Amino acid sequence: MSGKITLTMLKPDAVAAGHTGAILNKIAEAGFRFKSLKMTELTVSAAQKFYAVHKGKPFYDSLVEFMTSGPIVAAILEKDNAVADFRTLIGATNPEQAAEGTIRRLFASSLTQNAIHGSDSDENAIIESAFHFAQKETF
Ligand code: 3AN
Repeated sequence: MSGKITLTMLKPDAVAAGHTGAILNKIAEAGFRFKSLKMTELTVSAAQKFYAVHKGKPFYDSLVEFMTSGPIVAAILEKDNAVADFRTLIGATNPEQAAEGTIRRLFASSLTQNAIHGSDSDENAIIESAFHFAQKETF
């Protein structure tokens, strides 16, 4: 059974470029409800923990460096089939392979600076939501 929530982060490149409003609008227009929303920043240890699954990969250090380079926007999103539908909305990890009209096609500039994160499973959506938000910040 598909879950109803996913966790997104608007990455430092998208926030610095002033795309926050446009991206949040696309998310809302696609039928996602904001359960939680905040602008924040990741410490190095938080980014290392969030991306622990990639530890040891060649891009891990640059990913952590990039994700700690400026403010991000984190949100818990609610919709039926949230994880899969959101990954369709954001497009492929590599923006050159992302479909027309997807958020990464519109706003991402490279494989690392790819504008936005979306959870890859229902299980990780729950773990990542708890990583960013307390119960009292979730509605
Ligand atoms: P996605 O964000 O599409 O779920 P993941 O979880 O495989 O992709 O990777 C997490 C992040 O790591 C990506 N958003 C991207 O910024 C970075 N990344 C993934 N694969 C590569 C790669 N081969 N080279 C550089 N950065 C990568």
